Amino acid sequence: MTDSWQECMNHCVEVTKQAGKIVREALEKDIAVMEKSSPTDLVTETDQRVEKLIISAIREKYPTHCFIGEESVAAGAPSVLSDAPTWIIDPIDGTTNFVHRFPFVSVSIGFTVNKEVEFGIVYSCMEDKMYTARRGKGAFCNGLPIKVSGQEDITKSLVLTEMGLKKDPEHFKTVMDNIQKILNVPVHGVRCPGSAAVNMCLVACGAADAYYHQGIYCWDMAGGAALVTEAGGVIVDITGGPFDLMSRRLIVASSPRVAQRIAQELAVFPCGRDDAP
Ligand code: LIP
Repeated sequence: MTDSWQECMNHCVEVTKQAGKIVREALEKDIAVMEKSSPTDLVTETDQRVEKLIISAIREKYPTHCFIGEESVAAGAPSVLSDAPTWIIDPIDGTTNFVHRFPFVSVSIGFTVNKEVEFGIVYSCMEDKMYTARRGKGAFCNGLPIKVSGQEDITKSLVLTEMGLKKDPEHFKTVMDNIQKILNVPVHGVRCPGSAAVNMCLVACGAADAYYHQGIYCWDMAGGAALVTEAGGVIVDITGGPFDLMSRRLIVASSPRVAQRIAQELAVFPCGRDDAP
């Protein structure tokens, strides 16, 4: 039987390569930066151009499929996940890194059917690493299999998160307190690389043991989610319960034990849902 989602994945890899080439070329030129919701929420002409290219190249081949894209949502498109085949796109994950040429900048695409992630592609543009994962078929970086560290001991773990600049001082304090709590466990260290999708790939290939975040979006998580689970890791809600792609929060880890130990430390704050009306 032909695996029609595998055909979609093959097409996605080709489209991601084209998108990545545009991002890499843009890094060589002047970058005009615009602000979205706040002075720290940045967008560039490249984010918008790359998202348009990805959507048109996919829509041409799969006209009935649905899309959720970061820049389309910013322009007013709905962000609702249905059972239909859906492409969830972040044209540049790590826009602030892109603006500063800090080397973790990715194109991230996740594909869902019946709200389950069927495959994820993350291309780390400056590192030239193409991460791919198909449900049930493993995770790869540039064609070579990758797996999580398997670390079970939080005190031997390297943990990733992001700080962001929260407008609400209460949220900001909680983010900072959470980092302090994790450092005090203790862990080997905490890092903030600046691209959620790359963070998940770093856990997937064993370079870090966990990543947690509250306040990101489904397009930051969808591609990387497939990578982590197919590499043998776990993905759970920030409370330690089941992961929900539209919940804007997650913990990914090398083992259930590390994920649950992190959940035990973290204070939760309301960050809304992607599909909130
Ligand atoms: C960004 C993430 C980053 C996070 C930001 C933002 P963008 O995505 O990948 O890790 O800290 O809040 O969501 O906006 O560059 O696609």
